[in-house]
Amino acid sequence: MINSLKAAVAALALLASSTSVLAADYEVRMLNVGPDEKSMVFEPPLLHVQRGDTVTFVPTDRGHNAASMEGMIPRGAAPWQGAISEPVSITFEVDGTYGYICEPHYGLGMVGLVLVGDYTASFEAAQSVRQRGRAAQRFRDLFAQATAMPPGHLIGAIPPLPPEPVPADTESSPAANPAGMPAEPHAKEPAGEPAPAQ
Ligand SMILES: [Cu+2]
Repeated sequence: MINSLKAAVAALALLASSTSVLAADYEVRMLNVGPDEKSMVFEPPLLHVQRGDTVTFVPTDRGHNAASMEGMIPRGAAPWQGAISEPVSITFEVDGTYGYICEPHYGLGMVGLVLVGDYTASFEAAQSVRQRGRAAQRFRDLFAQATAMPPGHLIGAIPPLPPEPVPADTESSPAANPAGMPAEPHAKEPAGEPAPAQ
């Protein structure tokens, strides 16, 4: 299990290091109702891609657009503004954190994040942009999700956080050493007496 996980991570790392050859394409759907029953969503709302990858925002439902949010893209990156009910493809050439919105539904919280490559340099700047309406809570959730990104995660959609915080060690409870017995000292090899020089 651990070994196959390691192999998968190694394969992903290899993939990531060769993106100049193999740029990937991603789709983010614009939906009136998301898989989790939330209304007005980008799906997936949180993506981690490599520099050179392309994300296409697809108008699965009509009446939406995708536009970068002012102050939420890294320095040197080009802002974008898709037309309503039209697909728009963005190739991300600058590492960083990109916040984007659906302009008609920003106040209803229709927002998303794309993290590109080593996105950390502009993460806090994007996170500190003041938000209004339901966009504030949705962005808070997305930044929290990004911060808690599972170890080994390199590219693709970032899974949502579990709905309820789960106590860290429900499984590794007492049992092993209930009575606080002193741990058995390491059995020591009988150290051979230093042989007296002959
Ligand atoms: Cu919308």
